[in-house]
Amino acid sequence: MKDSIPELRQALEESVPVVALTGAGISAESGVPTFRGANGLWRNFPPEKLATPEAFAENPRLVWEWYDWRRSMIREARPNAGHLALVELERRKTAQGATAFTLVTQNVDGLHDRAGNRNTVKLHGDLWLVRCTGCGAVERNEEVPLRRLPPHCRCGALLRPGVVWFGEPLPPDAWERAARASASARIFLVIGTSAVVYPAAGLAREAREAGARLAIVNPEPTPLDPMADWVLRGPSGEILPRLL
Ligand code: BV8
Ligand code: ZN
Repeated sequence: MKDSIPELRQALEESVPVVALTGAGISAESGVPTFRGANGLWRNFPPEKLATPEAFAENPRLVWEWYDWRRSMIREARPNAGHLALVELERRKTAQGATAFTLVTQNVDGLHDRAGNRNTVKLHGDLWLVRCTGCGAVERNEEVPLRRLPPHCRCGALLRPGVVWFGEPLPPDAWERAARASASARIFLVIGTSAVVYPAAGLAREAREAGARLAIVNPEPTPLDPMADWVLRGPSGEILPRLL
């Protein structure tokens, strides 16, 4: 049965390795707006306008004001029951083997780190990292609000958010780890993502073609639903704890 939580719970207990791919939806119950939802972030700022190198080159202050606002919101957010359920899932699976669980996230909010997941692959970077457009230095920056907009490096050049923008390649090491984990997954969970952004969304199909069973957790339908073995229709903060 595609909507059977007991069936998926049983399969999760028996199968290794397990991979979980998460998107903005898992942070929605922490009060962090999603990108494409009703009160989505992109409503005022369409992605092609702001989350791109061109937008940053043209107007670094506007792009940084948007990230400064997101960072101040995320700073107030706390991991929710969905994040914590994935920490417990990692703990249980890792008891069955060091590589038995991999968390692959598209999120840049750092809430999986704060919840306590360890084996985490960040496909789209991290909002709390900044990178110098001049000397390339990367450092953590948790200033909220930013003292100076846009922020500059000690070398004098402009700093950029440590995230992957549209049209930019994913960090090769992160992509490599995510693709390898997906190719050997027995169960691939897709949680809180509209599955429209590539190449991240393609990992689900790759896992399926390599023999994984696919489970979707989302209150709304997604393009991956037809190829899924389980489709659990609801918020991850409610569904994930019931899977443990
Ligand atoms: C690349 C970081 C190549 C920055 C982000 C045309 C067709 C196909 C592809 C393309 C195309 N044109 C361009 C492309 C490629 C493009 C792409 O996929 N575009 C899409 C939009 C069509 N991809 C890229 O550009 C990628 N790079 O391809 O490079 C390349 C290769 C070599 C050399 C040079 C270039 C880079 C993509 C990364 C972009 N960066 N973010 C930032 O955050 O500011 S993407 C952004 O979208 C976020 O990272 C986010 O994670 C990601 C996906 O969104 P979701 O996480 O799914 O969030 P969304 O709001 O969409 O959905 C929320 C879901 O949660 C919903 O389903 C909702 O129902 C659900 N939900 C709500 N509440 C809950 C819930 N679920 C559970 N519980 C709840 N309570
Ligand atoms: Zn520098």
